[in-house]
Amino acid sequence: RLASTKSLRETLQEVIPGRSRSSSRSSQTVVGDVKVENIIGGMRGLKAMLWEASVLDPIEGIRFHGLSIPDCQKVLPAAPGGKEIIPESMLWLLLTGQVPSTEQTRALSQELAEKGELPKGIKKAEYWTYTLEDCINLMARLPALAARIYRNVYKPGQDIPAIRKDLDLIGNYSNMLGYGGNESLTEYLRLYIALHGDHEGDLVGSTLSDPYLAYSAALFASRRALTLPPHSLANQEVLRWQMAMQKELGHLTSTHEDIRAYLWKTLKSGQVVPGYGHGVLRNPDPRFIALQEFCQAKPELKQSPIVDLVNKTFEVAPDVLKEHGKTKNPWPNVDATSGCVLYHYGLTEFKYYTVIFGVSRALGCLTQLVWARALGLPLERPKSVSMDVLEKLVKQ
Ligand code: NMX
Ligand code: MLT
Repeated sequence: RLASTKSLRETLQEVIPGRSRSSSRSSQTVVGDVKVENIIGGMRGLKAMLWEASVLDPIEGIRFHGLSIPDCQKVLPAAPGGKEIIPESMLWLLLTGQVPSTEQTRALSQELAEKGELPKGIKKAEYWTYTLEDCINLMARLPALAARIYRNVYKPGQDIPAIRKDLDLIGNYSNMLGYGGNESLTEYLRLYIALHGDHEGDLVGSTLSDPYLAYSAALFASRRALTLPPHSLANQEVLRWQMAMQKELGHLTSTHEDIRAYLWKTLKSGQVVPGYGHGVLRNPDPRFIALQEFCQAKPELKQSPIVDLVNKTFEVAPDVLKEHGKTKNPWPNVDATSGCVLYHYGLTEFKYYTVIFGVSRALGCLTQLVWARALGLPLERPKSVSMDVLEKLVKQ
């Protein structure tokens, strides 16, 4: 027998196709009956499981791919200078159904030895390098993941284009969403995602959780972060509200007066004006201004009824909100326009907007994680106080 020099992987690559073909043959053939004794007897003797590597005969004992133990002792290579079967040659037989050559067995021993050391603890000062690697991997995979969500939910059954190495992150994202031909939308997505990239908040990450867990926690566990109108759902809410206004007023005839009346109607019904106000800002949100500038530079957006209504609302709403007198900030935030532009470009699935937002927020929350590791920041653990304690503190 000629000693084979193929690696374990190469050998398996050859073996697997033949095995999978044979498993699908004669699928309707009956191989036994189910008796009551099988059911109450722990399924003993019932032929109901596929097991490739060995068969246990009640008389002969175990056979590994047809080889009995004495057979194995004859043919499976031993350690250098040794006589006994070694686990490497047995592993090869179990995996491939073939007897390895001595060279193959030695190569497998070497591979196992090379990979055998337990990972050593990482020095705290080096945490950030591994975190960075995970963060970059996560960022790189997000567009494909987010595009798959979009395609599965809204355009099922269509092939998603493969990642193109010559495209930027969002160029690829847009392409995989199915909007690669729409360069204006792709440009808008680039700007939108870059502008929304950062936001404070690092609770889970501070537990030394890995970036995958911290990012998922940010998306799934933080209600405030991604699913409520006061926060990222707001751009959907703005769009819904502007469309209701458009329907009621009729976009071709809506005047500043009409819009002013609609704003008061919203406020008097006890609702907030979506897209206006901010927890921190006291001026127009510069992200809103940047998106406005993008819209002004694009002739097609200047003619868009929904974008036009956003612009007109901006011309009226701050004065109405000042007069209303409640909000500390009567100016628009980024959500006042962001969803409307997506809608104009044909990305009309409102519910998906929050996914785009999630892709964007990865930029900031993953950056913070790298910095938190680089600076060795501690676990975030605020001290809580009860109402009693608070009252005592106030009285002091
Ligand atoms: N329309 C009407 N009333 C408002 C508005 C608004 N756009 N914004 C704030 N107020 C009211 C607010 O409800 C509060 O009333 P009350 O005292 O009766 O509870 C009062 O003004 C004071 O609120 P502020 O301190 O100005 O705002 P706060 O920090 O509490 O909330 C927002 C900030 C963003 C949650 C709030 O302005 C809001 O609900 N805006 C509309 C929704 C929105 O656009 N969200 C997007 C947020 C994302 N982002 O900013 O990027
Ligand atoms: C934002 O992006 O501005 C937030 O959604 C609001 C905040 O900073 O609290």
